Amino acid sequence: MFETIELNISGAVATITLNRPERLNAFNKTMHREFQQALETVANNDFLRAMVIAGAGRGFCAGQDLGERQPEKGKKPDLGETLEVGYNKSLRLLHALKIPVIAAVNGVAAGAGAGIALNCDLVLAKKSARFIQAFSNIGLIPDSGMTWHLPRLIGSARARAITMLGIPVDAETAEQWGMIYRCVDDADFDQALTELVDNVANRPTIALGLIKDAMQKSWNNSLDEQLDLERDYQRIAGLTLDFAEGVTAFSEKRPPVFEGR
Ligand code: LHQ
Repeated sequence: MFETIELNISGAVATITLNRPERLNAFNKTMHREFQQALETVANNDFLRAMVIAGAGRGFCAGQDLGERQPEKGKKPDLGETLEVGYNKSLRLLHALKIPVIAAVNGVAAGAGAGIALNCDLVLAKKSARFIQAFSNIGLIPDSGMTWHLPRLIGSARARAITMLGIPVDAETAEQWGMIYRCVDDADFDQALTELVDNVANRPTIALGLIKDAMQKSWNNSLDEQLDLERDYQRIAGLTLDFAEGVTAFSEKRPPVFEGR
């Protein structure tokens, strides 16, 4: 069905695999379109409880396909348009998903490829992976939300340094800096990913979606506004079957069986 990505749905988990390994899964026009189609499919499936974004081959994603970006003689490029119809649209779709999204960073994540990963809710990376804010290496500014996320994740000093200097950040450092959730030895990556996905997909999905949304909104809200939001979201969580199950399981001294409802 797709040329540049794979969408696999297994039980309650959707996996989008970026699949142009010979280009380190760099995004071309087709991939932008197919990635968005896949995100829309996931958004419209009420049975899903988690999504994974992975990369085929040795890399996660090398950002924009620079082969498509050779400046044409006498023609001015409009990179703003590429962002508007490509990454910006995709990232808005990604953030609007009501299920948690895991980035499985199996190898290098560069430019907007690092951006895709760092826009996910949980980032698990192989120890050998690197995150490269490659933009300034080719005369561009960080996009895909990186000027927004990076200072919030790792502080302004480090964000400025790695974006202005294009310094690669290895996965271990990324974990220490709080840029990603977790870095694991390459040999343990598949097992760690399976465990993380199973765990997330069996937790109370509606609450997780509300947590995701509340965390995103917290960056722009005052404490007062956020207290109001917590009141409203807790009200919603309190009406779920998973809350009833959580409390019942606690009183019966057994593990809860959440259904995501
Ligand atoms: C690639 C790419 C690539 C094509 C590796 N494209 N082929 C937004 C809006 C509009 C326009 C512009 O951009 C943006 C946002 C962005 O994403 S800007 C940043 C774009 N990305 C980059 O600048 C990263 C470019 N790639 C690299 O610096 C290196 O390839 C990294 C550090 C990612 C990996 O290095 P290596 O592990 O040494 O691999 P390699 O360089 O040998 O790459 C393997 C192949 O993949 C190679 O092809 P070849 O035919 O020689 O085997 C590369 O040409 C190809 N490739 N990235 N972005």
